[in-house]
Amino acid sequence: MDGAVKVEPASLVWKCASRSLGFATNLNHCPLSNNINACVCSKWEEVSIMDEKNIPIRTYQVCNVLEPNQNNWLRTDWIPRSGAQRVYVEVKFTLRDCNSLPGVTGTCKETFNLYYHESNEDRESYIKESSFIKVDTVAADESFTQVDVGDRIMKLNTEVRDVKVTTRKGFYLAFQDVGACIALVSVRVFYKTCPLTIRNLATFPDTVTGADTSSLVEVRGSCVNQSEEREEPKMYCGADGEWLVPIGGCLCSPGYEEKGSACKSCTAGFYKAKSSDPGCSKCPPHSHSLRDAATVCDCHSGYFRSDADPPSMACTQPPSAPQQLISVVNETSVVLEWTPPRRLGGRSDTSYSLECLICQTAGRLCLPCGSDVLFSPSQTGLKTTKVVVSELRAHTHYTFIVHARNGVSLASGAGATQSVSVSVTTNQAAPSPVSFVQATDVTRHSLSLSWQQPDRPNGVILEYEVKFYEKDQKERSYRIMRTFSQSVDVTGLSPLTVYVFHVRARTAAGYGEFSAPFEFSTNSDPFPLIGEGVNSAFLLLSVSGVGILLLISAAVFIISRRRSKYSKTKQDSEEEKHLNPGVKIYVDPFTYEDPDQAIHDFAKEIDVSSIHIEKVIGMGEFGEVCSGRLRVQGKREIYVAIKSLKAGYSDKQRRDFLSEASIMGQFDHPNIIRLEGVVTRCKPLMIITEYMENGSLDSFLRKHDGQFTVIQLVGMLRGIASGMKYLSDMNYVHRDLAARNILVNSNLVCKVSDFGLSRVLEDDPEAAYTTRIPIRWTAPEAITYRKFTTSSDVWSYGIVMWEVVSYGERPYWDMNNQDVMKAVEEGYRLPAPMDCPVVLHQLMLDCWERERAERPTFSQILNMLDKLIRNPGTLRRTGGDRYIMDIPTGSMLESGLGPEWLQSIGLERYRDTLAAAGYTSLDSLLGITHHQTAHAFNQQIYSQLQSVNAMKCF
Ligand code: ACK
Repeated sequence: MDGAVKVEPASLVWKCASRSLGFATNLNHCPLSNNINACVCSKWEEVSIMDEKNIPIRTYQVCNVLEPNQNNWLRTDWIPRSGAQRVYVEVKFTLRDCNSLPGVTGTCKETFNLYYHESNEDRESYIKESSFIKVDTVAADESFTQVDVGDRIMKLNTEVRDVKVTTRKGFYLAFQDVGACIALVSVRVFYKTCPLTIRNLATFPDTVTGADTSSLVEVRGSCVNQSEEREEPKMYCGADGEWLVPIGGCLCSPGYEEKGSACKSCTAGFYKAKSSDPGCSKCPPHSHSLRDAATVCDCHSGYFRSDADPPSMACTQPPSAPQQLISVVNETSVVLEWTPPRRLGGRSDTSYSLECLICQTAGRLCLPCGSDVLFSPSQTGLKTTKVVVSELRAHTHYTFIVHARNGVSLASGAGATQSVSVSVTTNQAAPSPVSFVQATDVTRHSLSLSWQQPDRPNGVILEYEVKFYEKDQKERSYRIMRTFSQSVDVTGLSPLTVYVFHVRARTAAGYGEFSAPFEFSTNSDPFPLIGEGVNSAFLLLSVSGVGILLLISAAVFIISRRRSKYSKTKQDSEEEKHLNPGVKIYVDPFTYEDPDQAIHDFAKEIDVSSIHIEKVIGMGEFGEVCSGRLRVQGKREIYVAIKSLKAGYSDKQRRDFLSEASIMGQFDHPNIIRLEGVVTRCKPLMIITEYMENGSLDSFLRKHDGQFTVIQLVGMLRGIASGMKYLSDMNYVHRDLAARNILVNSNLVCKVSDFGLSRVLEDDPEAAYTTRIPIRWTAPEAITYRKFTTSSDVWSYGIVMWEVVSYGERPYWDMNNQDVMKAVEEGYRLPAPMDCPVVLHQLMLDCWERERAERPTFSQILNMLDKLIRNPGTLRRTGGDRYIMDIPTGSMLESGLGPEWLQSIGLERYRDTLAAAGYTSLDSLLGITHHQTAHAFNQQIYSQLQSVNAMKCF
């Protein structure tokens, strides 16, 4: 029997049964062993014999082979079942071969029968034969003869039978002899169990097999120590005592791993986080475990793990600060770009967030920006290193702080994010659209229109423009009205007609977008309704119901959203172009061997058939300048200026003429004249640029002498400075910056033009082009030794400032070039023009510093002008407000043209002339000096006043 079989340990008591099993006689106890004590019942006898090893054994024997009809019973004592359901009976016996018995006839048998009887009674003395159930007839595999016995060859048979015993607490076994010659040597009764075992870390107890030979007993296992159930552990105990089909099982708990069939703790330096992990692992980098059974390793000091980090991940650190934050301001948007931190802390989840602060002065006294500022793609959780911040206020200081974070920034405590910051000042921007327009005093032919200032004026509003048309007419014909106030009386309307109105505002930066359409209807009354309070259109709308209002609001909202999206897209694309103004460098077309290649690289060839020339507008250096229209494929016609190269040109002239286009074609800035393209494939050669309705700045200003506010003038100067900053960022030196080379469009936007002279002048100091140098506009070092730099452009810009503020006055009036050079060399500088704000003149003087390194850069000039536009109050103080003036002696002179003062400046003899002309104070005298002196007084007065200015005009 194999090890899985358990032998019933209780002693068996044999009882001899009568044949009929009517009662038991001679009750003898038979031990549970191979030896059966002699116990004679009916014909059964208890006999001691010697086994093959000559050891005496007890047997029960019967051998009545000569008599017919034998029925000899031998019964055991009651055998307790002890939970078994199927018992096995192993019988060892010898059986005499009938043939070896002489004289035995048909009465001899070679089998016996095995019976059982279930019972709760452990001492039944009488059991009917019929109460026994037959288990089997047992035959011998081997029978023996007398000779065998004599030779002491025991042919021992071993037969095993099994029987289901499930109904009572125990049972009796019985052996029926029907005429054989048998010796029962041993009877062993046992049942089978599946022995205690551990499978898949679950313990399965010793389990008694089932009742049937095919039955499986389902057993639930229990997890071994330090383990937990993965899936309910189950196994089946088969009838033969074998475990079958293990299902489910257990896993070692965190901190423990499977060794043999047990769970052992992880040792120091190792950990196991989850029961499902295969085993203990070494602590990941920058972490340790000091004790056994660690479920996680602790981070070394200065290293951290985020809640989301798996225990298998190395401990990490927060990132260092982002690097190289650069900002590019485009009107009221800022593009911020940076490079990732130098140290990412061993992680790949670095993200950035932006803090936006609005500051009183650059970087000082800052408050968080409002929620109206837009961040694209977002303000926090940024994975990219670029953000476009828009909807900022114009002319405002902002500080942007870029924080770098990663998953352990919070865990590291103290909000310790590393950051980098930049302070910027936004530029001018057109005003936002007017959002609310209403009509009152509606009559048959008129109405009063009023509106609110745009939410974001972005500067001082100079004017409003009202566009209106009959609704039926759509925009086929419309009228425009302009006003300085926020209302206008619209007359000349048709009765009972619905009109559509759009309003837009204009600042120094130009016009904003038109408002959404507002519809109002005239009525049939010649007079406005008394006490109407609201306009008829409002009544109309009210009558039509709130629904219409809602519809209009929705339409306005959708339109404004669409528009803002469009303008944003446009803005974005412009930002793209201006992202790195410092990186894109101007390429001198004269470095090309083939000038046509330069043109090909930088200018678009335009088909002459798409140009429609309308009229001649002036004469350029190489020929006529015309205005006309250009039909660009896929776009509507645009107005253009067309410069042509007159016939009979030399190669050099052709090259010089086209060089302007090659230069212009490299620029893309709102304050630089835009090149549309060139015509080089047919004659005359043409350069096509955008059309600037108001022509050159100098003549435009002269035409509108005194008509602009200081803010408007500063707005123009700002545009020019912005264009010049762009050029200087591209390393381009203009060399001929002057108001005549600035063009003005219908929105008063000024653009730098004329890129011809820059190369016409040779760099050779000995070259004979001195006469072509625009002496009055040119810095001394450029005149004397051809040192043309951005700083010499700054000098020229100062002269342009003077031209602008004096409405196109000629610098140094009618002084000749020689005198101008001499005066400048001696330190004389142009005085402040009439009504010139002190700060502006100071800026001019700064541009005219003898030392070019002392002059401001265009970037500084731009900042300065932005500041002035933001604080228009600073522009109010003009030279005329000054009553006290510093002169080199350091004395302070009170105002009033007293004889002493005139004497001190050598003008006492003009006292009467001045008084007669109405100049009785220094104030009034200084006022005239700027504009009229040269005409009103002789050169001496001019020179004297000059000297006063040169002493420093603040
Ligand atoms: O003062 P203006 O009217 O403006 O006269 C000169 C003339 O051509 C010779 O240069 C005018 N001009 C040049 N370029 C343009 C342009 N792009 N748009 C309008 N006028 C222009 C300039």
